Amino acid sequence: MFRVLKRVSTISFNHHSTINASFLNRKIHSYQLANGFDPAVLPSMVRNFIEDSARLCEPDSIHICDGSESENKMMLNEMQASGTIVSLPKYDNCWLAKTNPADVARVESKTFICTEMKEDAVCIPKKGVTGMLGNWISPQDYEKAILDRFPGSMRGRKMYVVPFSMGPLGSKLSKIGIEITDSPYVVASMRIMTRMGSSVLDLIDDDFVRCLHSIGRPASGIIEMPSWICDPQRTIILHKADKNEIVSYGSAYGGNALLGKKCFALRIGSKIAQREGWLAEHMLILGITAPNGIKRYIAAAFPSACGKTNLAMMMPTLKGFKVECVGDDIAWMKFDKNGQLRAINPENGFFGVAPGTSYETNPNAMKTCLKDTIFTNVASTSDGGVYWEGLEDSIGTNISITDWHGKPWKRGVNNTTSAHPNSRFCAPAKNCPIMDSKWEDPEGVPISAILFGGRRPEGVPLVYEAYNWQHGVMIGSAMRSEATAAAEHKGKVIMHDPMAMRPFLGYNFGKYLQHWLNMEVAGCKMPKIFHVNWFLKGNDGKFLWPGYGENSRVLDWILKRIEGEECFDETSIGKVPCSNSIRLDGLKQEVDMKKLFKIDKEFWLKEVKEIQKFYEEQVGNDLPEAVKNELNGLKERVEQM
Ligand code: OXD
Ligand code: MN
Repeated sequence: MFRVLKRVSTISFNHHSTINASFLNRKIHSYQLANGFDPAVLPSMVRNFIEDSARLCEPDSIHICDGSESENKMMLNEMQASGTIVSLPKYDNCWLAKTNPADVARVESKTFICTEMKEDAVCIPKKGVTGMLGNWISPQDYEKAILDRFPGSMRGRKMYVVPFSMGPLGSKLSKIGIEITDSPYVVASMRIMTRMGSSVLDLIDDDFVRCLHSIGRPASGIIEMPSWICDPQRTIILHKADKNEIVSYGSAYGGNALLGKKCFALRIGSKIAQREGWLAEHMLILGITAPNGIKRYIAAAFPSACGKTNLAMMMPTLKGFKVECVGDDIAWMKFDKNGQLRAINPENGFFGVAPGTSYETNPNAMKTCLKDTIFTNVASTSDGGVYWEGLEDSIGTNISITDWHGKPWKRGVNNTTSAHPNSRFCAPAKNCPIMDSKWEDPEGVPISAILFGGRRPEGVPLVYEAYNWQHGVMIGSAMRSEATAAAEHKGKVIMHDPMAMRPFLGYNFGKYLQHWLNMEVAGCKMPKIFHVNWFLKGNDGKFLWPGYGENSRVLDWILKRIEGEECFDETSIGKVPCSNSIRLDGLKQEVDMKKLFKIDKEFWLKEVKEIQKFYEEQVGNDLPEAVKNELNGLKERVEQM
C-alpha cells in the first residue's frame, strides 16, 4: 500500500512520465477491462492517465466508454439495480434520480484553482476582506488533497473512462477531454451533455484535458444513502489550468461531477482562451430572425438560474419574429480571419433548472425533456411522470405527488417545495424543437451582440446599451444579481457576479478583464454590448415586466440598434430606448415604462459606490486602468444628473 502510494505521489498526473508503454500495458491488463477494449490502441498519454488513475483509485475493473446505445442501456440497468434512478413510464426513455440531500448543488467554497503563485489564480483582496472571485490552492496542498481522498476511493467499483468533445466533433474551435469516474450517473449524463465515445478516441492526441472524478467514500465508513454515494464532508473540486487538469471528489451533482461543463468549458476553458486569444463565457447563444428576414445571433451572460434557458428557447410574442437556440449555458467565441466574432456551444445537451419551467414559460424546454432525459431531484407523480413548482396547472386532481425526498406531498398542505429548487433536467439538445440549423456548425455562428443581465429588483432599467466595447466590459464587470439555488448561497442577497463568471473564473479576474479589453483590435467587428434586467419589481413586489416571450420586444430594440437605427437617448449610464422605440403593441398587460426606464440619481450614486468598493476590495491592483476610467466616467455623468 505504502509503495503504491509513494509511487503514485511521485508519478500521478505527471504528464511527462517516462514509464514505458510495455509496462503500462502490463499494468492496465492487471485490471480487468470490463468491455474488452484493447488499451494498446490508445495514445500513450491517454494510457498514462488511465493507468495513473487506476493505480491511485484501485478500481476492480476499467470500462472504456464507446458511447453506444447498448452501453448506455447497461449504465441505466446498473443505476436501476442500485436504486440511483427509477424509470418514468409516462415518457419515452426518461429517468429520475434522487440525490443524497447533502449533494444538491455546486459547492463554490470547495472549488479551487491551483497555481504556483496565488495571484495568477485569484485577485488578492483588501486586507481583512474575504475574496469572492475564486479560491486558490497551492500545488503542495493540491497533491495533499488528492492523496487524502483518492487512494483506494474506487475499490469495489468500476472505473469508467469517458472520452468526450466539447464542441462539434472535429471543429477547430472544439476541445477534447477524458473524464475518469466511478459513477454510472456521470457517464450517462456526460453522454447527454457532451459528444462522447469511440468517435472522440479517434480524434484524440496528446492534447486533452484530464478529468478525474470519484464519488468517494465517507471517512467514517458510513454510507447514508447507498443509491447516491458521496462524501459531502470532504468534497473538493480542483483545477490546474496550466496542466489542463481537473480533479473532483465527493459529489456526483451537476457542475461538481459532469466535468466537461463548468470545470472544463468555463474554468479551464477561460484559461485556454486567455492563452489562445478567444473567450470562454457563461453565455447562451440564440439566433433571432426579424420579420424582414434578417437573422442575427446574440450571446447573453446571466448568472446561474436567471433564465438563460428560457431566453435561449424563447417563443417571441411579437409577430413575425423567430428565435432559434444554439446553446443555453456556455459560449466559446473567437474572431475569425475576417474579424467576425464566431461562437460555438461546446455542449451537446441542457442541464436546465426544472422549477419554473412550464408550458407557459418555456414550452420548448418542456418538449425537449419529455424524451431521453435524466431528471434529478424533481418530484414524481402517480402516473409515472414528473412534477415541480410551476407545473400546478398541468396535473389532474386525481394525481398524487411524491416529493424529491420520496415522501407523499400535497400542494397547500405541505409547506415545503415538492422539487428541490435546484432540481434539473438533463436532456439532449437535439430534442429541442427550435435548435438552430447551424448549432453544430464547426465554424460557429456570427455574434452581433452580447447581453449582460441579472436579477435586479430595483434601479437597473429594462435595457441599456454600452457606449463602446470598453464601457461594455466595465458594465459586465459590475454585474450584480440576487443569489439563486444553483450553488450553496442562501437568501435573496444581491451578489456581485461579474460577467456571470464569478464561480467559473479559471484565473485572476483582473487579468480576465484585461483579456476582454485586449479582444478589441483593429479590423475586428466588435459586437454591441447591452445590459438587460427582466426582474424589476414594483412597490407591491410584483414584476414590472412580463418577461419570457415578451422579451422579444427588447430583442427587437436590440436588433434595431444592431442595424444602426438611432432609436436611443443618451443617459449617464448608457444608451436607453427613446420613447416609443420599444414596441408595446399587443401586450396583454399594462406596463409602466417610466418605472422600467427610471434612472434614479440616488440609486446610481449608491451603485457606483458599491462597484467602486467591489473593485477596491476584491480586484485591487489587478483592475485594468481602462475599467477604472470607465467607472470614473460613469460616476461623473451620474453626479452631473
Ligand atoms: C448551471 C449553473 O448548472 O450555472 O448551468 O449552475
Ligand atoms: Mn450555468
